[in-house]
Amino acid sequence: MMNEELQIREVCNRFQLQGEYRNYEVINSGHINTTYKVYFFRDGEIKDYILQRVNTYVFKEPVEMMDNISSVTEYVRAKIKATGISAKRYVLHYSTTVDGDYYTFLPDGGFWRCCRFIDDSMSFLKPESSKIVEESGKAFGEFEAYLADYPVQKLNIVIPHFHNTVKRYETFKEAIVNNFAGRAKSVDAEIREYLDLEEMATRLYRMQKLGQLPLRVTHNDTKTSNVLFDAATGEHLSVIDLDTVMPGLVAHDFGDAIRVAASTGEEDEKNLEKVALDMEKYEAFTRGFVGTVGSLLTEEEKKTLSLGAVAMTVECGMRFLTDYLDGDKYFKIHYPDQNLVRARCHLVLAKDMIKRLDEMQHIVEKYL
Ligand code: ADP
Ligand code: GN1
Ligand code: MG
Repeated sequence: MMNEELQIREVCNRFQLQGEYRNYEVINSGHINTTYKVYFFRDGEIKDYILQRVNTYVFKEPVEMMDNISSVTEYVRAKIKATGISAKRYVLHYSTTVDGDYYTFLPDGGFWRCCRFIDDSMSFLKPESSKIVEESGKAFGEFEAYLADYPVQKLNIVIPHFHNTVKRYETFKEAIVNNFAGRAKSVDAEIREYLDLEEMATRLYRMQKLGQLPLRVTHNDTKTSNVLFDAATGEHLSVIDLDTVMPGLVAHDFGDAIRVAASTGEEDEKNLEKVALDMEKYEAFTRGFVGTVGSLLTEEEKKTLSLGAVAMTVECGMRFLTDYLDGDKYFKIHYPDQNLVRARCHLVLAKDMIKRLDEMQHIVEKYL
């Protein structure tokens, strides 16, 4: 197996990149792919790229995934350009190989892709300021608004049943029975609490199945670290991490963002007393999101946005607990019980949201 730097150089050689390779660094924020910032030198200036080795345990059809990403980014780019502004910092630009593909395979099976690094940008794992939270709401709202007339049935289903909470519950129950890591007994209390939330967490998915909510082009992984902001002004630039762009529910995009941006704690906060819904940040995100996409939504979608936060917090927490039961195979962990810590934290957050659901929906309506 090639060492890491040789792999990176080899991948860079295969893409049509401008300039000369200098060096690279690893970016460790995501839970799934392996991300590198690669420094290139061109015309006396540093021009960087983002190189990613896609996790093919999670993304089993990476070529179809890149098809979605390339067509969606082209679509958004055309919309932005049509307003007369340069799209350079507002939508990802993937590079092609000499063969014209948006990806390359290395002999060891690794699947790689490359996009331009957006200059003078920054991202936040957990935003401290409400201004950044509001900007992230605008970024995801605009993304959905740009794609509102994209033919949703043309998208490939990259991960089947991704936000199918009914199916997620089935998988959770199987993991409890299989008990691969022998941990089920020790987390009996957490298991029962997640099972008690099933009716509420699955309600939106069941409504969609009954035709009460439409499927739209959604991002499906709307955490704050998946938005870039202008380093000088804090204004939103591009939405990134487009791997899971698929047909989905607006309430799930809204809710998954709230799960991260409007929690008072970290995603894996150990001190559960620190975990609650931060209403000021909730309102900030809602202002940004509903202010940009709200007018496109149906009445049922508007009424169910706040419930999306409960659904996504429960679903994500339950996925962490499922992975803990399976022996930590899906999400990257940085210490042994991290998935359990994440699952506990999400339970506390979901319960706080449920208590305050009326207030949350009231805030949505304020910005409609
Ligand atoms: P992961 O799947 O690991 O979450 P992301 O695509 O979200 O990978 O990228 C991880 C981090 O790398 C982002 O949070 C951001 O800080 C940085 N990043 C990714 N793409 C770009 C880009 N095109 N320009 C600038 N920074 C980027
Ligand atoms: C994963 O790749 P990343 O870190 O942005 C996961 C999301 C979860 C998130 C939890 C493909 O996202 O669904 O909500 O972790 N992505 C995939 O932080 O499963
Ligand atoms: Mg990410």
